[in-house]
Amino acid sequence: MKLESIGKLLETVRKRNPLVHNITNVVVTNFTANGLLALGASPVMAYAEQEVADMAKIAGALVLNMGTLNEREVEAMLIAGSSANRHQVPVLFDPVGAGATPYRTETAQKIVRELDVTLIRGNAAEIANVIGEAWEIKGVDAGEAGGDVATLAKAAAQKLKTVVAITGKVDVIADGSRVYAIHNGHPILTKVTGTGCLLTSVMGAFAAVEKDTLLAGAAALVTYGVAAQLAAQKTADEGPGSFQIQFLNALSAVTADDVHRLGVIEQVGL
Ligand code: ATP
Ligand code: TZP
Ligand code: MG
Ligand code: MG
Repeated sequence: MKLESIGKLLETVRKRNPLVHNITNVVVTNFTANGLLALGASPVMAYAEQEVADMAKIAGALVLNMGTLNEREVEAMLIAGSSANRHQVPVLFDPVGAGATPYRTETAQKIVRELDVTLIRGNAAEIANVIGEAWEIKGVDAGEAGGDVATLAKAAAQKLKTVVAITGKVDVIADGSRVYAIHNGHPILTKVTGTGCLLTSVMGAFAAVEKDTLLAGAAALVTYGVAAQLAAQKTADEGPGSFQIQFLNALSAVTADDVHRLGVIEQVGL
């Protein structure tokens, strides 16, 4: 996978300004909308059972995030997801906190069972729990337990027949056969809530303009990590508040040239 293709895809996102329909959590809604706008996509949040099928149908991508799930929202996700599936709109899923409570784990497993999900992104513990493997998790943050994340991503991709991204210090993304590792980002991302959730929505913006989901997902991971590095260069010393604002600026300013200069992606042989 070439950094040139990734840079081109970033330019395509900006040119096409895809509509991304998010059913997301109450913590990150505003940050997600602003992050998508900064990147060059067009966000919409719509949750009512009466409208989600219609909204998903006209979107470039649908992003389902179960961060603050409840019964009505889960029902809305299933309605929106099945409409997206019927209309060939990619569905991205962020199983926030899967493994933290039985309700979260069961809901995540129900979503991947009932919908044709195009890409799933989470931390290692969340992805492990979606496929029924116990992996320590504390609230919505990853636990400390070890494990080979590249192997986990590939196993989950094979089991769920979809593309799976596991993020952390190193990000990995896999389909049934290929696995890539991305060495971008900055630790200060872990000090701003919603940086994982926004990333899944950014992956939605890339998936809206690129049918090769592995390429779209990898492009989003590299672009996002590079933007974080640019923002951290300017503000990391000041702390997470300044970084959060500068990160939005960086999502808007990051160029194909930055991606080419700073992006680090390698294929993992498994
Ligand atoms: P968690 O709940 O485990 O924090 P999350 O859903 O917030 O998960 P992250 O894994 O934190 O998602 O990923 C969000 C972004 O932060 C990704 O771009 C990832 O590469 C980056 N990231 C996370 N941890 C680090 C780190 N230690 N160093 C560099 N980048 C990181
Ligand atoms: N609680 C429920 S959802 C949420 C919190 C703190 C946000 C999680 O966001 P992220 O992107 O996984 O850090
Ligand atoms: Mg995080
Ligand atoms: Mg998360």
